[in-house]
Amino acid sequence: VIPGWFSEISPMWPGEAHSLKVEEILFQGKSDYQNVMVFQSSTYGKVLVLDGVIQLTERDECAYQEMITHLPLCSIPNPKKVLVIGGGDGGVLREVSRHSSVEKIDICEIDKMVVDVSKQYFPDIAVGFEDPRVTLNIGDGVAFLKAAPEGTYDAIIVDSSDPIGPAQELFEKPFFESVARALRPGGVVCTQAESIWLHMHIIEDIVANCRQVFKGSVNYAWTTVPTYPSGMIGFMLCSTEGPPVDFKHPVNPIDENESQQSARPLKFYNSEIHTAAFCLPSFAKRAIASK
Ligand code: AAT
Repeated sequence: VIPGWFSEISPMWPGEAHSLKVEEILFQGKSDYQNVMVFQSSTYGKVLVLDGVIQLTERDECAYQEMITHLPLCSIPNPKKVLVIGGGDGGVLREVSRHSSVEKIDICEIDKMVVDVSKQYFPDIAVGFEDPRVTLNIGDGVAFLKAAPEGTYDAIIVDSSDPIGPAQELFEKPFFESVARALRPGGVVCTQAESIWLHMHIIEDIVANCRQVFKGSVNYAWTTVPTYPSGMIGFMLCSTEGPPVDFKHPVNPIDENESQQSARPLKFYNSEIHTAAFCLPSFAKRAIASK
């Protein structure tokens, strides 16, 4: 450990740890679920850390939040009802808000401290909570989905932390089954699905489970996020049985003018990067195809 630096050390990426220089620690607290920390870094703006793991930085959050949101929402026509699991910082809500077809946005975040801390330290991200279409539920996403009425949502976005800690069940088959139940026919899910450099075994398990549960299509996409372990992160994109969804060719592109007019133009996502996100290195392509 280097004095004055934050190093992201975890058994999920043994033998390596990305480090950021700390200017000032702004918040440190312990919720019922996890340790919560915010610090000012010297090169990535403010950083939100849960149990020692970076959740977002001001500089590169756009890559993650825009991709996890627009990959599913631009793949179906006229999304109306959207559910976000996790995502207590509000960044995914901010991105869902760009879609004018959306009428209702439910969010279920387990940890109220994440929401409060984000509103205080990350106003440009927590701005997502100000959309009147948003209903915030504080609770476990697993229980929320079990209780959700059948066939309700056009899209479900699972913006969850890593599978060590409160998010563990969000990577398991029973959870995917309740996701499929809560989606309408031809509805879509996008879940945080880790790194092909570090977690190919986890990804293979997720793919195997999703192929059993989601009778539409099952795909893996990825994006670069410099402050996530190995500098990238992936997403599982699946659809339920019903009107077919071709994730690789967005049918609902975000209108350039619409997004330029909003207070904060898109920084990362566009239709070309959407299609490119599904191209995989050969080793990952092989491992996923074998499942
Ligand atoms: N958008 C920032 C990125 C995140 S946030 C993940 C959120 O999921 C956290 O706020 C956490 O409190 C919440 N969460 C964890 N478990 C549950 C659960 N069971 N139900 C509801 N919400 C939950 C993801 C960062 C990825 C990091 C990659 N290394």
